[in-house]
Amino acid sequence: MNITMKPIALVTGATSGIGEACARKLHAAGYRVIITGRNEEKLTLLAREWGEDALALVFDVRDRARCEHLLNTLPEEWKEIDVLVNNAGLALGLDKEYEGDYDDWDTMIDTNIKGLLTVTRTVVPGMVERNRGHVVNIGSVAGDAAYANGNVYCATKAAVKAITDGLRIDVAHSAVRVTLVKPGLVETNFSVIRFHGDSERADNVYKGITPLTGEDIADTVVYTVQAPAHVQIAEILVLATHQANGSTIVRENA
Ligand code: NDP
Ligand code: 8X3
Repeated sequence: MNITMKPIALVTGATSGIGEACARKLHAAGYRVIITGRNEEKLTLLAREWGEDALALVFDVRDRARCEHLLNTLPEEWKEIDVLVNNAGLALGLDKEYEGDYDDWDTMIDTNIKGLLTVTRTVVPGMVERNRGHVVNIGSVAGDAAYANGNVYCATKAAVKAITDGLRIDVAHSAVRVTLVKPGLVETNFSVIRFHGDSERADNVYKGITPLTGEDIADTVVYTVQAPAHVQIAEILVLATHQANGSTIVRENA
């Protein structure tokens, strides 16, 4: 296939977990991939693996100026992004709201909400102009209802739901499609980050249940983007078996 004929997918937070799996599966599905994140070493390794099918962009989604600059000055052959997967995000802490850490709150809000908005604001105008494109936002079951000590993280994912619904309305005059994928319990680096590097505490999150994998979520993402052009999958909730919602998880031997 001529490289210029392959569609392009941009995945934020492609250095780990769900984002890396999405980049891998989209590449396997025939996409050229723009992979982004802060971990330059990991991005370089992935880009080397995929050769001319990959473009690595190192940026923090909270750095609006750098994000806009890099995405507005893409090489000509990478400009026409077909699929945007807004995945970069994190949880920090699991504390009562009245005891939460201000810095953790700022980081989650700036990354999960404002970072996602910046990338969307930069990439979607081109999609609307071309009358072609698909935005997949990674929300969470945490956005459906708050769970104990989840407060601000849950709020950021509820915001992602509203932002996704708003975008779907605002592009409805065009052929651009907008999807929200809401994963449940997925074993990635997520909990290690949430607990500030405490891997023992992170492991406990996945005890007594078979969690989802990044690949499970990537399969869902690929399914949504491969749906026929007249089909817009608006929202999908993907839970682990034995998980009923954000706070009901039935564990073996519990
Ligand atoms: P990981 O920690 O494995 O991956 C997070 C990714 O986000 C990394 O690639 C990281 O890249 C990127 N990222 C974090 N902060 C920034 C930033 N400021 N700028 C750019 N990239 C950033 O976790 P997951 O794969 O699990 O998480 C991916 C998404 O899935 C998140 O939005 C999360 O909220 C959501 N989610 C996760 C669930 C789970 O149970 N794991 C369930 C539901 C939703 P780098 O460090 O290179 O910047
Ligand atoms: C991540 C899943 O349930 O830990 O969004 O919030 S959960």
